[in-house]
Amino acid sequence: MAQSAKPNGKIWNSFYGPNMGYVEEQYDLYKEDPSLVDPTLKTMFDTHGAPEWMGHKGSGDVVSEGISSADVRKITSAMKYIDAIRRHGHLKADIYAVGGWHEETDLLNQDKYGITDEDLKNIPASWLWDKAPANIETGYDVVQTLLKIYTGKVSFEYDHVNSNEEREWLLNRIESEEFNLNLNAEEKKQLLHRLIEVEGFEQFLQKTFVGQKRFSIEGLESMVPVLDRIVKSANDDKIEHIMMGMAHRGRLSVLAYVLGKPLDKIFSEFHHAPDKELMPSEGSMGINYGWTGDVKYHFGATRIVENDDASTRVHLAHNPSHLEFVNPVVAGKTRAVQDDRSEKGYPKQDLNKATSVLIHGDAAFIGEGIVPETLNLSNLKGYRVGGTLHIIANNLVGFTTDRRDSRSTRYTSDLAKGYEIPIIRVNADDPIACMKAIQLAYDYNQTFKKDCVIDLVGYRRYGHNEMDEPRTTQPALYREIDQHPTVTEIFGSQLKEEGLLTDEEIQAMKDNHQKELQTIYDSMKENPLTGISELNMPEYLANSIDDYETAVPLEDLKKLNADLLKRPEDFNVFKRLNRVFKRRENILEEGQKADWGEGEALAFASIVKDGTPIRITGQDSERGTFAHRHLVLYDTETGEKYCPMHGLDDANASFDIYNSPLSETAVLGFEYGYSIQSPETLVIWEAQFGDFANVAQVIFDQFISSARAKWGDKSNMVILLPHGYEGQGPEHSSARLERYLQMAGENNWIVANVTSSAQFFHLLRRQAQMRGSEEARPLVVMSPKSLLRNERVASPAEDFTNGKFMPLRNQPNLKVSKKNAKRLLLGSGKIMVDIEEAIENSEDKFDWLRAMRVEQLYPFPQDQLKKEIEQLPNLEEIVWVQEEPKNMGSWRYVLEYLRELTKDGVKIRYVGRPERAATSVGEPNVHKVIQEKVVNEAINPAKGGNNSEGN
Ligand SMILES: Cc1ncc(C[n+]2csc(CCOP(=O)(O)OP(=O)(O)O)c2C)c(N)n1
Repeated sequence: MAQSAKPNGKIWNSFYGPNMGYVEEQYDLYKEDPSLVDPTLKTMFDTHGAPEWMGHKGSGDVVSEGISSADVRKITSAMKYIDAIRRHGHLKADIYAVGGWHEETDLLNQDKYGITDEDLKNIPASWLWDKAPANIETGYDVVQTLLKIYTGKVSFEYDHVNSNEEREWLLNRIESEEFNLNLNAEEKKQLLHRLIEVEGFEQFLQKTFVGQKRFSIEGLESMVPVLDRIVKSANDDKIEHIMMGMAHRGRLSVLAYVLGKPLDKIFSEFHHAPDKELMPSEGSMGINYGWTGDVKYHFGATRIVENDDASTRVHLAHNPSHLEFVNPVVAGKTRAVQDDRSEKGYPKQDLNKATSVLIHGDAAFIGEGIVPETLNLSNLKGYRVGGTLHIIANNLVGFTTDRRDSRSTRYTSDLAKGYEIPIIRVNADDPIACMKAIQLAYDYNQTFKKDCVIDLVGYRRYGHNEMDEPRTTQPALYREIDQHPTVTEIFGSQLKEEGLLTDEEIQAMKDNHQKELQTIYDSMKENPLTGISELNMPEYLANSIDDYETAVPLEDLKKLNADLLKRPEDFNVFKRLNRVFKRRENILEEGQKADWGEGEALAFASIVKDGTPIRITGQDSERGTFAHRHLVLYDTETGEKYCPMHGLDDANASFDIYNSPLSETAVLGFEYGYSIQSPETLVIWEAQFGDFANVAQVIFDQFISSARAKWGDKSNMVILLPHGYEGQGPEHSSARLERYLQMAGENNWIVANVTSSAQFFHLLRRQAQMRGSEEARPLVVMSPKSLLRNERVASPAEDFTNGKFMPLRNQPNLKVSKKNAKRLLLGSGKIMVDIEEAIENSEDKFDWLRAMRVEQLYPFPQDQLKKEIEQLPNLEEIVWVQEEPKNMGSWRYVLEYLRELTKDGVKIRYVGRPERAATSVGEPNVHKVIQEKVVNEAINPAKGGNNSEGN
């Protein structure tokens, strides 16, 4: 066949039997879209056109001149083999620096395809590889070249990417010369220099701060030049922000060499370290950013990188020990800098403004559920950030746990396949391969604005930390690591062989760097940094937050309300909704009231008018889980969407609203990140029912409640948690109010449980006004369900146009006789509305009863309550009533305040459900009976009983 192996017009005649069917099928696909067929077949179709028999079936066993059917079988086999190399090359790739492990497979065994080297040599290269470089002549050369590409130090998995365009782009790029980068001598020397710096820095820490943990990067040093390359490329591309997140591994080297954190600062953090035995598991106390601070492995940093044309802000987010939970926070921060919120409508997102980079541990990436939860955000319109570059810092071990015990999948990166993310795996011992890998990933990310994973496979030179002995659990692996040269030794030898550097020059680079480090360290010792800051909350957080003026003039409200009811021309509103909106026309008139949803809409509209952008997300937040919001409408004919908030003539900022995916942790983390990055925005996250917020406990514990004290990150985000005992069972009653009160301290957030639409209006407006101020802090609201439509929580216009948020509020419709009052009944939320109704339905005049609602539980309105109590001369008891069981809700939290406030002889009593394991009973009728009992006992003049707490 060799001499006749030239394009032949009759080539199709040599196909017969099943092969004909295959080729026919492929031709049909080719006609549909040429990129759908194997590149080799595409070339054949391009060159020879349609198989001749497709017009006249039955003549298929004709063999064309000079080509036998056996030859054609060989071509088909060669094509299959080449396809296998492209798809499965990763199975044999040289990606393990140590601990090499390849599963048995015959997928890349040439014999399996029934083809010999000789056969391959007889096939012209262009038949098998349409873009074969000019120097590649035969099928044999094709196979050898592709084996080199696909089983070398970089391997690829992208078969799972659904887009043909993307797959083709990847294939062409991987197989083109462009992929090779061809670094020049200077670039190679710089690369070695960077690796020497990183290795030298870690070794310097090791010998200078003996026994201190640093979570060394050694074994994955190439991660630093990989990040350098991202920074350089992004800066060249005029990307304004690089948002990064990473865990402990290698963080100090990244801080020092990528973020440019001053080395004396880092040394100082080691220097100030207290007794190492007492240190937390991830290191010593760092220099504080908040007032209580954190260990040094958790702090982030920011650096500005500039070239002649552009400036790029490189930012590493602070993060807690909880691995991977920073991922959605970084995504939220990235989105925040991409969104322009200055005009009405949805914000205008510019994907080119920022890119994000997440560095993962190999055990954490596959193990922690927050990883897929965050990946799922990547292509949703409310959350996309134009793709994230994921780098798995793969050191083969998770603490002491072997990779085979860490995952059920072949690779740690396999998870990414479900999200159609291309995976590039690279041997960390080959820095040039790492550069090629990251450039490909970066270019893919920028071209398609999608995620890409780099699985950077190296090892861990020491134990999990430097004091941990890895040889007890991974003896074989560490026998190998102990003998393994460092990356600078490997790469240094390579550059020596290439004649670029001598041994002496490499040694001089190392010595000079050590000298630099020593000089910085010595000067740091002489001038110790006075970085350890105060341990108390700053004064401004103790300032009152009660002074914000939040009322809105009636005329303004009326105009906003009218605008909210405008619709685009020809917009077809769902009929039943039209009735709801009709009602809204009059809510601000004399004698009318605005219910919860209407109050909320007025709050949002007035906030946007004031120039504060709003972003609200949550499961079903557009309509509202309980159908009270309707801030996104659907045209009944076209399905087109319209947000009434975008029709406000006077809006001075954007209003962003999305239904979130079914996630709490990733979505809340995202919104939190958004809020700290854009303090001028009112960011609101709404749980479907408050119970579900406990899925996101880590975000509450590690970020929202404590990040300011630890790291100085400020958020004024709002968290709406539907709460209230309404007979819906244990999972739809309680938002676990007690948890937020237990975590309350140092004015870290506001916890409220309000009972009127005007109160909610003022609360939201106050929160918006705090934006960007030092007093800013998150707000957690126990929001209503059935109360949404309860007339008793609706408010008249004057409550919106006057006054402000009241942390402590009189029970409505109860005539107060301060002199006669024997009982002060206190409670919060829906139970007080139930009591209001019971009082109205009772014959009793209740002149012995003073009742008040604590609408802001934290900070507790202690001074106001004190004044109230002082005005009740004949008070005998204070009764706290709640709907939650005694071991939940606010009872144990308020008891301490009440004890401080109570005068001698006045008793404190609890009325409510007893201690319970489950939040509520399941049977609605039982609930009703219990609820009535609690309400009746609260307003029953008789005292004592089982619920008496005493003082
Ligand atoms: C959510 C969470 N669970 C457990 C830990 C404790 N922990 C700290 S590091 C570590 C091992 C992580 O392994 P890997 O992801 O491979 O990263 P490496 O330390 O090897 O770089 C564990 C289990 C943690 N920090 N966070």
